[in-house]
Amino acid sequence: MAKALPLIAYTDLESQVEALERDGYAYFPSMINANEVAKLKATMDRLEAIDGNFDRHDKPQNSSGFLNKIINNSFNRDPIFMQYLDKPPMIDVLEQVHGADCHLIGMQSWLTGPGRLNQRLHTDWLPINLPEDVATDPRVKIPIFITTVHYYLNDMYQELGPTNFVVGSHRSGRSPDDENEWQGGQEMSILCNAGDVVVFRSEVWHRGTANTSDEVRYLLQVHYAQRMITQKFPPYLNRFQFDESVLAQATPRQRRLLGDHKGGAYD
Ligand SMILES: O=C(O)CCC(=O)C(=O)O
Ligand SMILES: [Fe+2]
Repeated sequence: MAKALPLIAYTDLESQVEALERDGYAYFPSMINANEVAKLKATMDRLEAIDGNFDRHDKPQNSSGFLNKIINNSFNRDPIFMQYLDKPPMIDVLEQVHGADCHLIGMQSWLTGPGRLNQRLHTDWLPINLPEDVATDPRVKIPIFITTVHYYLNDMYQELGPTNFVVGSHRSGRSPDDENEWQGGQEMSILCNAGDVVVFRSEVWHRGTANTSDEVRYLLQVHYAQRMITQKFPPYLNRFQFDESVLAQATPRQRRLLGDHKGGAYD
C-alpha cells in the first residue's frame, strides 16, 4: 500500500508556484467548510447525467459494477459551482502559471462508489516528450500548460481510493510505461481532509485508486489552461449553451475564465 504523501501547505504565492514547478502539485488545506462540503455533495447527488455532454452515470447494478457518476460542465448546472471557478488563493496561482488570460477548460462533479478499480499511473496530458537528460536539465523549464484542481469532499483514507502521485515525475519528460516510481520516488497517496484542495499539473504521474470502502468518494475537478488551449465544454459544434442565469451572476473575472476574452492572435 502506498505511503501518505507529505502535504505541505505553502502560504505565499511564490512558494505555491514553486511547488507546482518543482513537485508537480501544491496543497491548500481547509478551502471549503463542512457546511459547504455538505451542500456540494447534496447538489452532486441531485444532478442527473446528460448523454450529449459526455456525462456518465454507471450504477453498481449495471455492467461496470460500481457507481461512477461524472457531470461535465458542472458550473452550468447549478449556481453553487460558480464560486469554485475563481477561489483564492488557487486562482492567483493559476493566473501566475498560465497567464492572466488563462481560462477554465472543464469542471466535473465526480462520484466514485465502492468497487471502483485502480487506474493505471498516467499523465493527463504530456505537452512535450523529451529525453530524460534534457527534461531534467535545470536550464530547461517547461511551461505549465494545464492544471487540475481537486476539491476533496471526503476525509480521505486508503480504502476510499485516494489519488496517488509520484512527486516530481513531470520532470521525467515522458508518461509512465507500467512504472510506479521515478528516480527512486514511489507513488504516494493524498490522504487529506474534506474541504482540502490539491492542484497538479497535467504531466505529473498520478492515478485514482480502488475504492474498497463502503462509502462514495465525492470529488470536484476543475481544469485550467493557458488561453491557447481550447476549452472542453461538450456537446461540441456549438451545441453547448451557457445557462443565462449563470452568466448573469458571473463577475468579470469569472466571465473571462468562462471564455469571455479580449481578441488576440487567431481570433
Ligand atoms: O480519481 C482520482 O483521484 C484521479 C483521477 C484521474 O487521475 C483521472 O481520471 O485522470
Ligand atoms: Fe488523471
